Amino acid sequence: NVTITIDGQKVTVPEGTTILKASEQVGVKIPTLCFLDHVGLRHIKHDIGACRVCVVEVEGKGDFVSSCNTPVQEGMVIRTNTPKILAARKLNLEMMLSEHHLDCPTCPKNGICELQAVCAELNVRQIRPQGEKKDLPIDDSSPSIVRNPNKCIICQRCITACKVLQSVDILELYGNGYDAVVRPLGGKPIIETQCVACGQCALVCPTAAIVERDDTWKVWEAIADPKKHVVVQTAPATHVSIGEAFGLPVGTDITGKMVSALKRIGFDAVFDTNWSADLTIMEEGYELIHRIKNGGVLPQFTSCSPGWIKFLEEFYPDLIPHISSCKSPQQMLGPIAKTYYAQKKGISPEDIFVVSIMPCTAKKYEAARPEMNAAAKFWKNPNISRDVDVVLTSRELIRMIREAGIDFAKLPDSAYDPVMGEGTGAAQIFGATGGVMEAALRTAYEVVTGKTLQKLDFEDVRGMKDIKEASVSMNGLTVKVLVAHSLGAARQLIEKVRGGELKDYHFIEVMTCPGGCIGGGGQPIPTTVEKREMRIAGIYERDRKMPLRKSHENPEIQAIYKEFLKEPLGHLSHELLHTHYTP
Ligand code: HC1
Repeated sequence: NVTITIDGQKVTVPEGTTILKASEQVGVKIPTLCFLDHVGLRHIKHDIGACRVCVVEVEGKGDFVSSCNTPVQEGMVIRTNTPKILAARKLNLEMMLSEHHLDCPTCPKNGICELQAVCAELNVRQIRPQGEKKDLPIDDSSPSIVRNPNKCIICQRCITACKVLQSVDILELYGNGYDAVVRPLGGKPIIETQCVACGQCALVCPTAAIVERDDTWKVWEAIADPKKHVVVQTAPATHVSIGEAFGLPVGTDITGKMVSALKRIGFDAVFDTNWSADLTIMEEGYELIHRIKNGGVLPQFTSCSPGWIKFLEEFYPDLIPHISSCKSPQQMLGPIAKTYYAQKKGISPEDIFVVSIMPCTAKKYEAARPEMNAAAKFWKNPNISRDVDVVLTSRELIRMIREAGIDFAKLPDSAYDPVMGEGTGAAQIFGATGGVMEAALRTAYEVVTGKTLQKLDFEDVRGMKDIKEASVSMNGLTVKVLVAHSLGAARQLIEKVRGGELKDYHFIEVMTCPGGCIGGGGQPIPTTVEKREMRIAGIYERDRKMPLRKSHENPEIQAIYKEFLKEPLGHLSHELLHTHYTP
């Protein structure tokens, strides 16, 4: 241990503790703009000391030091709030502001911008340095995220998220001083890089240098069109995350309130992606059984996380045959809305407009993939729009709710609409890492053995450990499964698949984002590791309370097989619910 003095107070902390962390122990909050304790996972830190907002004075050291990456030493005497220090912090902020486009009222991060918050905390009231405003082009080439380099403060958090957390590594620091900029490799537009659209960069960006693309206006337009029948689906992870933006405890189950809000906004029908997650389990579970019985390519990889699919296409195209042919739940609900639901309700599929509320920026990219156009093909009618017309992230829905003047926390609960409104606990846990696997095992076990599963909770695949493993015995076969979340962890696993080390495994779940979809790139900001854990707890609590917890028991799933699809992996399923990826 090391004993030091901070602002006149003695404190003893473990060796290696930084000044920033030690200060917290004596009730001193040092502001930071670039530092992040955890980038998605506990073992990934970002402490490059670039912003110089966390500077402090250490007796005997001439210069100010950045507190986020300076470890304490025995006997150190530290001052954190002398007028000189406060003036230095302010000046550093003013330098940033002198180059910054100060268009806060119309900025997408207005209200959740860390630069704005730190300026308020430090009582910045003037900008003395006369910097030149940058005028770099905005990159809106991606369907998922928009990059505005004029708002970049070179904190480089996005580089850590992209390179260390996701191992995608398409961002670089380029140039020096005033000209320094973080940009996609070689200065290319994002769309021309290997970006997988996960949005983890947007989640950690302190300003609006990288944000989700805003598609809310398209939804307002559709709702205003009296000819359109506008339906909406809500992803599993949104059920426990929207509430925190409206002051409810993190992880609160706000399902009923979210449905009420969507009805008040004006959607004609509100459906649940949990319904199509149950449908996915039927198709993907039967696919796994089919592969095992018929010597298909194993291990099978889950296919619901679009960043993961893009990652494989970009970096491991040779492993594409391992990916399940199932579309994601989002992309299953879309074509079913424009076929089965349209028929049942007697609505022309041309008039149906499908909106998704997703925790994910990559879902925007997924919906825009050329092959996600099954309904138009089914009806042989090019006037039918894409299977999913617009994807909104959780943050965009939050903005729409605010825009509509809805007092979310006071809303009563409402129920989803029939046909595609019923979801089980198995579907709910899709939103957390390990959930798709657990849901699949609940169904596969009962289908294969014909017996009732006694213990539904597969604890081994739950939690924030980045790679998890379980095995289940089914009729004498030990089914071995693996789960990874974050693409950095996924890369470790699939290197082993490529090397032939995981031949005796049957099924691998990969979720692009740390914690699974609850930690998606479109989720409320900030999304910390602690918040990811609280949202996960909310997901499993909701599962525990559900009357039905296995996908094959969902009565609306049983109904669609009886009335329309006939059987899992059948002809119609192939036409509407499955796809293939070309290396
Ligand atoms: Fe997900 Fe999925 S769980 S991918 O994380 O399979 O986004 O929530 O909607 O499609 O169901 C996201 C969440 C989501 C799909 C489902």
